[in-house]
Amino acid sequence: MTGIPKTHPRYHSLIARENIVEGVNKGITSMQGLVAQGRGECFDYLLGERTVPSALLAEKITSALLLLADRPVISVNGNTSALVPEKMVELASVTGASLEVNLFHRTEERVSRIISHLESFGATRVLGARGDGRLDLEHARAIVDQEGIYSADVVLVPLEDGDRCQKLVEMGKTVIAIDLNPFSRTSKTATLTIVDNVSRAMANMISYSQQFEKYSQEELEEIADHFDNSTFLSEAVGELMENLKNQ
Ligand code: PTJ
Repeated sequence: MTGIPKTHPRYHSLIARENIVEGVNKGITSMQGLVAQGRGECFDYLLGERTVPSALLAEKITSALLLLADRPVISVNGNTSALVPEKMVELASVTGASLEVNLFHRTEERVSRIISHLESFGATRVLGARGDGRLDLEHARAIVDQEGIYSADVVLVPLEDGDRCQKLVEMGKTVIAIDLNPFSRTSKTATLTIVDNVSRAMANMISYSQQFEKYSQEELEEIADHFDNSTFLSEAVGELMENLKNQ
């Protein structure tokens, strides 16, 4: 790992790069994941590397949705397992969600490495190795666990690649995407999209979920009531344009 001083103005971004590279070296992140991270960094830069107000609201709503769900699942891929392993384990524990490994560039070896990696951060049970359920897709993201994503009512999909998101929505699930690109197919097809860096989004959702743990069902429903994904996307685009104008 390159020594990055904490005083560096882009410390968090550089550490994320180091973590992704380490993920590739450990065999948990795909090489393609490096490219995806670069695209994310670019959008993050344009957004000012901060959580914009609409994203914070989406994170608040998501926390309520996860707590209200009967069978919530957090989908894990090679990028998120390198970037935010401990945060995913913590969010799952606070909200009662299951963690399930679901990969686009799937190999059974990578699935089991990611499971062990999450276990090293305290996860007790990670789904995804069984792969006994199928979504109607022609690539490996179709392989899911019956007791996990297949039967989930709410699925959190950080850094997704489009058509699985659509398929899950068609199956009647509430699908929440985390994607720094407000123009992506995933962002447009999810029930709700958090346009934020997965690292900041996870941290905010952990604190909201801790705060909401004692809330009644009615209070949570009030938070999660009536949202329109297109408003969140246009507000993110508005923030991006404003940021560009002010350069
Ligand atoms: O581990 P696998 O095999 O499942 O593959 C994972 C990747 C991410 C490689 C795969 O899902 C993929 O190719 O995704 P895409 O199509 O590149 O989409 C990823 C989206 O996430 C893009 O819109 C990026 O802008 C966005 N993104 C990248 N890094 C971050 C991010 N969003 C939030 N936080 C990030 N750190």
